[in-house]
Amino acid sequence: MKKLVSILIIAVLLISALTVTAAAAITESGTTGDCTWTLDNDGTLTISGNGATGDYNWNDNAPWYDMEVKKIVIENGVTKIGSHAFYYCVNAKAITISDSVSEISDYAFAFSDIANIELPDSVTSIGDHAFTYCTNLEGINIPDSVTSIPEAAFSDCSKLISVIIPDSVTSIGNRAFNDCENLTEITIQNSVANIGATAFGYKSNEKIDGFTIKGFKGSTAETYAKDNDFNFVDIGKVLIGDVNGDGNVNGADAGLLTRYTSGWDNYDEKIKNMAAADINGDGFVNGADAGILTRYTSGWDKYNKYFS
Ligand SMILES: [Ca+2]
Ligand SMILES: [Ca+2]
Repeated sequence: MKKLVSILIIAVLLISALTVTAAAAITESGTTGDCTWTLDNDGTLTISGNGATGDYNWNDNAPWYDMEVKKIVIENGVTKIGSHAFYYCVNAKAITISDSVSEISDYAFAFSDIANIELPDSVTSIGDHAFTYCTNLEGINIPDSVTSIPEAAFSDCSKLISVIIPDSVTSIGNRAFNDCENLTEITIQNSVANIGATAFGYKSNEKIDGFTIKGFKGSTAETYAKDNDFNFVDIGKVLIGDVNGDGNVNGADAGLLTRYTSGWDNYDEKIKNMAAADINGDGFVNGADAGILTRYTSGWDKYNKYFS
């Protein structure tokens, strides 16, 4: 019995020792602006406190600049992410930002490797170049508390494939999404009154092939599309037959609709505008619509009446 108790005690001691080893230990710490920071041996950088983190620059880097930061946690109470705070954070893959943060300063995340960033609704201000060269960034939301997307804010985010600009945004700065080579279309609301030079649609000053701007007739977005000779899709009205949403009705749409109505769901291109697919206006999208669209795009005049 005594032996069994001893074994149990040893087992318990071993387990607690292992638990202690497994828990992350703080390896570095310090202050940054109004806040404090810690880095643990799992690579988690935690910023706590009330107010702004420090502002840094190329010559005066953040204290964690050279450290193995794998994950960033901005705790509740932090209101501002200072300039260059996570500049060149190339090992950090994940970040959580608490909804006390209202300001993201210039170059805050420039050249970092974070793949996805969820900005809280509390963010009202994004700085110049804040996310420039985030070459792993696949997704980011722009909260509808943001009114301006400044110069080069998302330039050279080469993996970014889509972005939704909320209707709170009134201004998009020069080069805001320049060199985002995988961003092939963008939807711009009527709220946007200013669009800067090469704000989107360009890669190394060359136009991105087939770049499409969706917006409203008479808007700044339409002017930008015309000035730069990009496709423009008027989202204010439905262009019957343009099921792929590229602004034209042609054989590509007919093929897409035929595949869809035949039930072939194993193809890459999906219908983008279902309202454009009910060609005969009977409230159903089916083979009859695909048939009309196919014949119309083959040049059969008798079907023109559906497309006027
Ligand atoms: Ca089309
Ligand atoms: Ca129909």
